[in-house]
Parts: sequence; C-alpha cells; structure tokens
Amino acid sequence: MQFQEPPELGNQYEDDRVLRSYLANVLPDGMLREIEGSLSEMGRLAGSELYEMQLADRLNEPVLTHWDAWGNRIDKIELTPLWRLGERIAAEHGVVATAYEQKHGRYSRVHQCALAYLFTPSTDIYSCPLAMTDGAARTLLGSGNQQLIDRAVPHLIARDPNEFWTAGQWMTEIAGGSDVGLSETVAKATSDATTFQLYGRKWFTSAATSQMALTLARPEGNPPGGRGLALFYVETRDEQGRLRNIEINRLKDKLGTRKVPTAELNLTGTPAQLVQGTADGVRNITPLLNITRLWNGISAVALMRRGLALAYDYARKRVAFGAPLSEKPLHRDTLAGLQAEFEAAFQLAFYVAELTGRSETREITEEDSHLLRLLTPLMKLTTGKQAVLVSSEVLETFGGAGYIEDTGLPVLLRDCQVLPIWEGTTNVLALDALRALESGDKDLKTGLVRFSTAVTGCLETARDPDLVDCARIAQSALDHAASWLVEAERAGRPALEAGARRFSLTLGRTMELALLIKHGRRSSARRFAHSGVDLIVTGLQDLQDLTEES
Ligand code: MFK
Repeated sequence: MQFQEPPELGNQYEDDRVLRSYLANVLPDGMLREIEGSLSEMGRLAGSELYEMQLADRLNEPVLTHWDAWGNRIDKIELTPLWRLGERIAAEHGVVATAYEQKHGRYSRVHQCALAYLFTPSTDIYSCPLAMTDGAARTLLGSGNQQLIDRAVPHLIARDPNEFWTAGQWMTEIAGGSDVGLSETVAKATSDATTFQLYGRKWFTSAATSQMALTLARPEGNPPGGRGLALFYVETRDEQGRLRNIEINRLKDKLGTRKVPTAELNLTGTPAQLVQGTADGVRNITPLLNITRLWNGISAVALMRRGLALAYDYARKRVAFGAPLSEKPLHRDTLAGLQAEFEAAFQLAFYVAELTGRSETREITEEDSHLLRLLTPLMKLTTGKQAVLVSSEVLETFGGAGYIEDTGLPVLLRDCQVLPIWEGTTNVLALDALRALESGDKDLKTGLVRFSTAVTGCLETARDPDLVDCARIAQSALDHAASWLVEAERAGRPALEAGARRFSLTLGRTMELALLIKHGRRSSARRFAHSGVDLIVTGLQDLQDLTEES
C-alpha cells in the first residue's frame, strides 16, 4: 500500500521568497541584517514548535465556565494550550511591541507586520487579540489622556509575558452591528467627572480574556448617533481577579476562528473611564479600526501564504498519473494563479504597513496621509476577498485530503472566511472608501486624482516590456474607474453606492498590480494583470434591475 506523505513546513521566513525580496527592496542598507535574526527565529517557530502544537491542539476550544462548585458566578474562560503558548511567544518576540519601540523608526511597523505575518498562521488567529492590543495602544497614545497612557500602554507593549496585557474591542451591539451609532449602552456619571458606570449588552466582542477594553457608550443625555457616543476605557477585573460588573453570557458559536473567545457580554454597572471627551466616540475609536484593518490584511496574506507553502510542498510529494503534481502543467498553472493573487495582496498590505509606519513617526506628507486613509479600507476589502478565494483553491489542490479535518487544512478556509466580515464588511468598507476619497477636499474626484498619482508613480517604473504591458492594463482600469466615478456622481448617490464595491475592488486590485510592477514581480504581475483587475460594469442599470427583479 502506498501512503500519501503529508505536507511539511520549513523555516517560514527562510522559505518565503516574496517576503525576503520585499524587505530587501524597501529597507535601507543594513537594516535587514539587523532584523533578520528576529524574523528567522519567528519563521523557525512558525514552521516547527508552533505548527506542531497547532496540529496537536486542533480539537481544543476555549471553555467558558459560568459557576464554580460552590455556586459563585465566575465566568472564567480557559484558553487552549496553543493560545497560551501563542501569548507568551507574541510578548517575548515583540509582535506588538516592535511597532512602538521604534528601533528602526518608520520601518518598525514593517518589521512588526513581518513578525505578525510569520506568527499568525500557526496560532489559529491569535492575531485577533494582538490586533486589538495594538489598536488600543495606538488609540490611547493619540488620545492625549496621559493618565491612561501611563496606566495601560506599558502593559500593551510589554515583552515580559507577566506584564503583558491584551486589549479587547467592544463595539458591536445587537441594534448596531456595522451601524455603531445605534449602540444602546448607557454611561451613567459618578461623582468623579471622568468615571462612569456602563449598562448595556455587547453582542460580539473580541477575545473576552483581555485585561482591558476600549468600548463605546452613550453618556446619559447625549444625542443619538455616533457623535453622541463616547469612548471608554475598561479594566475587566479587580485586584482579586473578579470581573467588574461584567457577565459573559456565552462564547459565540462561529464558523471559524474557533480558538478566539469571542463573547456576548452584559455590562451591569461596569466602571469605565472616559478616554477623550464625552462625545464623538465613533470618530475617536477610528485609530483602533484602522490598525485592526491593517492586521486583517496582514492576516489575509499570511493565511494565503500558509496555504500555498503547504500546497507547494505537497505538490512535490504527491505522485499521480505517473509524475509529481509539481511537474503537471495544469497543477503548476493553478498554483501560479494563486501565487499571483497572494503576491498582489502581499504588496498592498505591506504598502499600507509602510504608510502607517511613516504616519506614526510623522514622516508622512499630507497627500500620503490621505492616501493611507483611502488605502486602508481598499486593502482590507480587497485582501479579505482574495484570502477566501485562495484558501478555497488551496484546499482543492490537495484533492479529497483538503476536505478532511485532521489534515489541519479545512480550518484555513473557515478562518479566512471571517476576513471579509469582521472589522467592517466589504460593503461597509466600500462605502468607507468613498468617504475616504472625500477626506481633505470633500471632493471625490480630487481624492481619485491623488490615488491615480500614486498608481502612475508605480507604473512609470516599468521598463521590462512585459511589465509595460501590465502597466497599460492598470492604467486602463484606472481610467475606467475615473470615468465611472464622473458618471456615477452625475447619476446621483444611489448609483454611486450601488457601484461602490466594484469600484473599490477595482481600485484595490489596480493598486496591487501597480505595486507588483514597482517591485518587479514580473511573472505574478503578468498573471495578475489578466485575472480581472477592472471589475467595473459601465452603465448604471444596477438599481433599476434590482427593483424590477424583486
Ligand atoms: C485578524 C484580526 C481581526 C480581529 C477581529 C476581532 C473581532 C472583533 C469583533 C468586532 O466587533 S468586528 C466589528 C468591527 N466593527 C466595525 O468595523 C464597524 C463597521 N462600521 C463602520 O466602519 C462604519 O463606517 C462606522 C461605524 C465608522 C460608521 O459610523 P457613523 O456613526 O456613521 O460614523 P461617521 O459619521 O461616518 O464617521 C464619524 C467620524 O469618523 C467622521 O469624521 P468627522 O466626525 O470628522 O466627520 C468620519 O470621517 C470618521 N471616520 C469614520 N471611519 C473612519 C474615520 N476616520 C478615520 N478612519 C476611519 N476608518
């Protein structure tokens, strides 16, 4: 009997040509040598101990215990062994801290994202609490609230696992969902002007095991909508380890991300401190949203890369119809298509990391700051879709084995499926992209000109004839987007909104192609250029069709 050999992983940094050539391109001389040790060590862990633990931990999930044996309500969540190990490794290797220690100035964010990219796929989305922690640190640092900064930030960016805190984000409510302004949680003032008590129900919170959380609530008397909400800081437990007037109703029964203890909470007079004023909570929490959306994109490319690393290894081992799959033209062609999607997504996600780093060290021009505001939702929505597509195809490259749970493969698809949903769905982010285009000048067309300048800057670097051809395809998609925008604006807001998803995906994919060209990724650029960059449908019949058919 001939058994199939399972796929194996090597050092996930050393085997990753895309990451290594990208870092060699963007980092100043000598910097790669300085950070390579940390990346190689994380790549080793991700391909060995962490991966082995991930496979062994496959069936474990967090467990919520409401009561102890003596009738006390405890609401205790037990994490799985993989997550406990993941937390220690994340702290010790600075998967959040690296962005804040800024040993390499504006490139620190790129370094941190590279660590997160290597770490994430072997930890069953431990990136979720890290994303929130990172976003909370960024939000607090920008809030000007020195007392909270001194209290929490040293923990959020600690490398000592005993000092390290994770943060939660409690925003989603039953009424609110994506429309956060509908939140019903009430904040009652106490005798201390900055301390409130929160009453309400949070319907979908990130990991409920965190030591602190940022949340939104409406101070009594405030008006409805996002402006009437305020941003609050909550420490979840008291000195004895008891939850502070918080009940964990249940953990969510999700399609994927099963290790993330996503929870429903009741706030029953939870003590909370104002972070930044008594209103404008939605606006004040957006630094967190933008950081977690960056993490979403980095997680998307990381999971695509993991699937492909396994698929390549398997293709070399699996012999069918007389030859290894890696020698079969159709299998190679399939993998090349997936590689192109992955590389395109990689370039965009890391470009947003570069811009974020420049923004954090205040080395960003006003133009690029607007560009970052636009590229963050474009990147999140584009890479989320790509991750689902690529991971689905990756499973297929294994044949039936890709559909069998104890290969450890199906979880890839389930975990990717969350990426277009949480942190803002594709449609919510497509509308956010319209809002971002208007940022600064309050004018969509000026915003698009700014985007076009960034794209053409990349296209002008093309010298190789194949890349020049790809640049033509990117330019044509860009021109189509620009003409569509003029037409849609003329037709009115409903038409603009109806086409926003196709428009945003076209911009996202155009930027991806432009970045592939800029980084000289010839074969992926050629492949990607012919994989549907321009998704715009001209003619504004959409709404009419919908009305007629429904
Ligand atoms: C792998 C890692 C992933 C980890 C996942 C963990 C799971 C966590 C579980 C979850 O809860 S996921 C759910 C996360 N929820 C969202 O992402 C919310 C999605 N909805 C939106 O993003 C809406 O667009 C939004 C809530 C922001 C709309 O609310 P509003 O009240 O209609 O806000 P409005 O008036 O549009 O914006 C308020 C201000 O913020 C405006 O500025 P001004 O006050 O100066 O005019 C906006 O321009 C600004 N703004 C909005 N979004 C922004 C932003 N500014 C910067 N960046 C943004 N992204």
